[in-house]
Amino acid sequence: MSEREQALRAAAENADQGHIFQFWERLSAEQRSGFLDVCAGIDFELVSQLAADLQTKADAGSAAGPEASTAPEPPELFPLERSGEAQTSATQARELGEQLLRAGRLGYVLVAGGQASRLGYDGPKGNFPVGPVSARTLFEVHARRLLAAARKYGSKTPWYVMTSRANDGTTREIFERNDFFGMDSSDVFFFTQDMLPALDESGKILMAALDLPFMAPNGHGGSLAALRSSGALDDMRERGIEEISYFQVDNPLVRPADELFIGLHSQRRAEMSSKAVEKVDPGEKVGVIGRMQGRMGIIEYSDLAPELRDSRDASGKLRFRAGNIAVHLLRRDFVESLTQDRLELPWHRAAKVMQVIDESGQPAQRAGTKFETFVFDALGFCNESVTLEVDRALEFSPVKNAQGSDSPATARADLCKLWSSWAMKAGMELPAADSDGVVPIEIDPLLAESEQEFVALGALQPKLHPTGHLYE
Ligand code: UD2
Repeated sequence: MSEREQALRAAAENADQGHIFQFWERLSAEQRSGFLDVCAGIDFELVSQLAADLQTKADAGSAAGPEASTAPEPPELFPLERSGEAQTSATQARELGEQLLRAGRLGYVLVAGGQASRLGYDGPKGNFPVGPVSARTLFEVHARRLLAAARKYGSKTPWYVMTSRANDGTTREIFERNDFFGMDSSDVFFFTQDMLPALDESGKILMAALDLPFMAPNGHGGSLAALRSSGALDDMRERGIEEISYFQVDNPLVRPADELFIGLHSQRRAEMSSKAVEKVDPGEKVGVIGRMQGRMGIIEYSDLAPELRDSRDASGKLRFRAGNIAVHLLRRDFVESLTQDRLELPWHRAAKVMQVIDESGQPAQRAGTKFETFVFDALGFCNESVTLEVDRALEFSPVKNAQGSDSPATARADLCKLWSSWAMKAGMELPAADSDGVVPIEIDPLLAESEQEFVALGALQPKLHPTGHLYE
């Protein structure tokens, strides 16, 4: 037995997970070596702790979980509708944001390690064609927004793309095949989040194959530790980056280089800030931003007591209306200090039926649990945080499900509605609406990122595609 095998067997047995070696005798030399590589990446101490928790404790849940002792409070919002003082500070903040962008102080982190299982799309979700006329992919749309910021401010927009082991190779190939979507390849940095084994009901690691434990990505909270371990934080420091703009792959309307948001966050010296959209329907299933015992956090809709969920303020708006759109700014030194030692974010569980192999090595379906950390739980470590309310129509229309809400169809309708309103304002001729009532217009973010910018361009000729009008 090699020393490596011996050490890994001992680590697994100490964690009461020795069964993962049960098929060893049936493996080829090559399979054995691959299996040991996977085992070497497992934190058995953590697995042991998670297995014990599975037997005893409820899910870590959110900041306002059922066992929380005091009622949560809504956060202070920097409002969307502004007058007087708020308007003045917005103007100042925007100027500060512009200065920071011009000075190249921003790094951009995209989390794209998810498995796109709800969308039912084969491959990295970033490769999903989302442009209603151009069929540009999510990756390309994000890249064009970064290129727009680089051009506008004459600075670099280094892009740190988080993948998982399952989609890292394909993601890199897609970027290479597309010439990094016009970005300089030296400004694109891929990094990979860790994986964690899934456990069965008795806390034992499930097996996906004879030579493979069932591994799942450790959640977008894994981005923080992976930024450090990959060297991305060092790269940021060397480039003089002070603030990290964090966004998800699924939202084609996300504005990673938002002057106002950057300025507000920086003015306040906030460690981590968030954008929110107004939740208008108390029943809408989104997490809301709130404070628990003074600490910021996200309260899952299922954890918000009905009387709080439905309660309204003097203006008649929901008190807990700051719907989380997963757009954050984090100070680089905050992420550095959080990840200096082991980062203790709470573990959330997802119970799933999984396709595995049973004790005899035959395919089987088993109830199991995957474990994830969430990046927004880092809000709980902040002393200062800004919550900026933004307009849903302008900034949020994610592609998550194959059908129904947050689907390709709703994103297409939202994007076309927004861009046709800009085109109308600019006096452009609109194409006819299609059978779904959607007016097929697309405006490239590299051309204009707001109605104001678009109107200022004056008369333009769109490119006429069979799919609609494209302004680029
Ligand atoms: C997330 C938020 C929800 C709301 C919504 C806005 C959670 C738990 N909930 O819901 O509160 O803000 O987004 O759109 O996050 N990802 C990884 N690695 C992982 C898991 C996810 O990179 O291990 C990425 C994934 O590629 C995607 C993003 O994180 O870009 C969100 O993941 P999700 O689709 O699981 O989150 P969702 O839609 O349930």
